Parts: sequence; C-alpha cells; structure tokens
Amino acid sequence: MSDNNIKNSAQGEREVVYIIHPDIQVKKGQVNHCSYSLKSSIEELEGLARSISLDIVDTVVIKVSNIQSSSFLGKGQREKISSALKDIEPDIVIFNHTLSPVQQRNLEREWGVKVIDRTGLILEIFGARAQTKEGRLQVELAALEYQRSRLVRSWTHLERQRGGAGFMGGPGERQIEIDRRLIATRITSLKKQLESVRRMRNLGRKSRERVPFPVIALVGYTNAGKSTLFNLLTNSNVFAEDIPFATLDPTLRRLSLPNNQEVILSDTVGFISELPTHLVASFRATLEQISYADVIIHVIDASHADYLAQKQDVISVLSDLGIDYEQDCRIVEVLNKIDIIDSEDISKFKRNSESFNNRVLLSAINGDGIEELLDICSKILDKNRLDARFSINIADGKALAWLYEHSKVLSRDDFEDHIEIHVIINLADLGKFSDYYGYNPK
Ligand SMILES: Nc1nc2c(ncn2[C@@H]2O[C@H](COP(=O)(O)OP(=O)(O)OP(=O)(O)O)[C@@H](O)[C@H]2O)c(=O)[nH]1
Ligand SMILES: [Mg+2]
Repeated sequence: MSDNNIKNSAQGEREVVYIIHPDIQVKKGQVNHCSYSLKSSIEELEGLARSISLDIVDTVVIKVSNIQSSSFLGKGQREKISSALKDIEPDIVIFNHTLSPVQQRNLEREWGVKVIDRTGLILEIFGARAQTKEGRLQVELAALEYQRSRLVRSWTHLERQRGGAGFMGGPGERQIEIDRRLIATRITSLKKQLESVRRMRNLGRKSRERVPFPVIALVGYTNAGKSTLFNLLTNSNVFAEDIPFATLDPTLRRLSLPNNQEVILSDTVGFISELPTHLVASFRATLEQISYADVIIHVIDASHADYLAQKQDVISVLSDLGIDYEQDCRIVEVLNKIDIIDSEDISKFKRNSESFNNRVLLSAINGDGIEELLDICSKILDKNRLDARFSINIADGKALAWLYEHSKVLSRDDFEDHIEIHVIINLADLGKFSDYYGYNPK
C-alpha cells in the first residue's frame, strides 16, 4: 500500500473498495437454496457499499465449485486476484459471502489488504446509521461479538499500515488492539447498559399501554418503502431514502383510522438476506416488539425482480420471532411501488391476490391503495376486539382500575358486593386480565 493511500485515508477521503462475488456452482442433484439472481445479489452488495460512501473500483465474479476451508478460493483464483489487487491498490476488499475467521485472515495475509465479508459490511452500515442509545449499544455489541472470533494480530498490523483511518471506525476498531479478555469485559458491560436502557424503555411503554391503543407494525425487506408508507400515513417526515438500512431505530407515531380508532404505527429496521446472526441477536428486543403488534403490515417492493426471494427472507425472520406467516391473521401484505409496475404485471398481481384476503396493491408515493389498506387494518383490529361482561368483586379495586386503563367501558352497574361491567377489550388484553386477576368474561 502506498504512502499516498495512507495519507488519503487519514484525510478522511472515500475508501476505495474491490468487490469479489463468489458465484457458488450448484452441483447436479443439489438443491440451490439461494433464489436471488446473480445480478441482483451484486447490485444489492454494491448498494450496501455505496450507502456508506465507499468507492467501488471494480466488481469481479468468481465461479467457485469447491469452497476451500482455509481460504475459500482456489490457489489459481487467489493469485489472479492478487495481481489485480497490486495494480488497483484498493483500501478494502469486500467478499460477498460469509468468511470464516481463518479464511478471512489467510486472504488478508496473502493479498496484503483488509478483507471484510458481507456480515462485516452490514455491521459497518448499522454502525454508521445507529442514532439512539439503544441502537448504538446494539450495534457495538454485535460488532464486538463478531470481532471476538476474528481478533488476530495481522489486523493490528494492517490497521497501523493504513494509518488507523475511518473504515471500521468507531467502537469496533479500538477493540482490535486489545485482548479478548478486555473485549469480554466490554461485552458484559454493554449487555448491562442495554438492559438498563431497555428497562427505561419498558417503563415508557407501560405508560403508553395505559392508553389502550393497538399497535400496527411495518415490516419488510430493506428499501421496500416502509418509511415512505409511514410518512404518508402519519404525515411525518422520517428518513426514507433509496439506500439500504435507511431506518435503524424504531419510530412510533399515532394514527387515526377511518373509523376513528386511534392506533400506534411503528416503523423499524428492514431485513436483508443472510441477516448476520450477531445482529439478529442484538436487535432481538427491537424485533420482538413486532410479535406483540396487533397488525403486522408486510411491505413488499413488488417492482423488484427478486421480490419473492425477499419476501421469503422476511417470512423466515418473522418465523424466528415465532410468527406463523400463513396462519397469523394479523398479517397484511402490501405490494408496494405499483406506480412503477406495468399494467400487465398489476393484473397478474391482482389475479394472484384473490386467494389471499389481506393483500393490497399500493403506492406509498402517490397514495393509491391507502384506503383499502386502512380498511383491512380496521377489520383486523375489530376482529380482535370483543365485547365482554365481568362481575368484579367490590374489594377488587385494582382489577377495576386495570379495566378502565386497558379497555373501553360501555356500562357499569354497582351492587352491594360486586360491580357488573360491560367493556370492549382486545383479545390480548382479555388474556392478560384473566391471567392477572383471575376473572373470566361471563
Ligand atoms: N416509485 C416508488 N418508489 C417508492 C415507493 N415507496 C417507496 N419508494 C422509494 O423506495 C426507496 C426506499 O424507501 P424507504 O421508505 O426508505 O424504504 P424502507 O423500507 O423504509 O427502507 P429501510 O429503512 O432501508 O429498510 C425510496 O427511494 C422511496 O422513495 C412507491 O410506492 N413507489
Ligand atoms: Mg425505513
């Protein structure tokens, strides 16, 4: 690496990256689990890199029939890349696949350049985007867990060579210099801090729960249009951009449905194929909130060539959260971006939608389909809210107060030793009420 490069990096100029996309050859008789096309896999990774201002100098596709356990690529392929790298002198090589720590280290040694894999890149993006305290702690934790297994001295050497500039900056970078024991201590401390931030948030949530507003959660693949739809519905202006992971921290806003029902709409982090496990673990608390929602709107970018593969990826993250996509009647599918889909495809989508009640064709840009979406949301919410009558013991003031906080009281008759009360309550709250106070509806 030339002196010039170090100086550029140190001055905070854009880093030059060289992308390697291993095209794994599926052998006869094997099932190809990856349903993304080569083109869109590459486009997605390039989009990820550009979104944190990395300059892509070249992207090469390398056919791989047998993955080598020590360095992923075969000797001939590594040598070919090595000579290309000598000419180009990139700051970083991005490998569009998961690399084991050993593979990563060996490639770095052989090529004399920093190599990061897909997970490393996604962690880096999350690091750049996190805004809230909880978001930053989650990302730092994920980055440390990831680096714990990759703590190698050769990196330290490379970091010095590169003058310790920007990339992989922030929390992760410092840790390379310190030993595993310190990392472990830091991880323990981060977990404690996260716990306390979450405890505070739960307190906040409790006060919100007192207002019996149902929650509608937006979920979907990154860049599907969740935030654009959120802005349209709530008249807000949250960050919505044509870049992956524009949203990282969850945002909540109140929204009034056409039947005047007040709800809370939540926008949250998007999903991506092969979402790094470290991230899923750290963001679990954020993602888990989806499973408590009363309605889950799955936003799909219907204009994307691989929207079906993206949809499957979202379904599998939801299923990790315990949500059974086919059976769960809280789910609404939104086929978004119909303003840029040709009419033939729209008719096709319409025909296919007949089998699925809760599916809406929509444009979050021009608002087509919004009324239908809101109607479906109201219907789902109505289904989950029911009429219930209880007979509450007069001494049970707490149970009575709880009902006032969590349901809509229609009528109340006070008797000498009990109170007859008639409420509208949602299904989940009815379950809670029975659990907490032992009352069942009459
Ligand atoms: N043409 C068209 N573009 C849309 C539509 N909805 C969203 N977009 C565009 O798609 C891009 C991504 O939109 P976002 O709302 O940021 O997507 P997101 O799902 O929140 O993405 P992340 O937060 O990154 O997960 C933006 O450039 C939007 O303008 C739509 O209905 N039609
Ligand atoms: Mg967003």
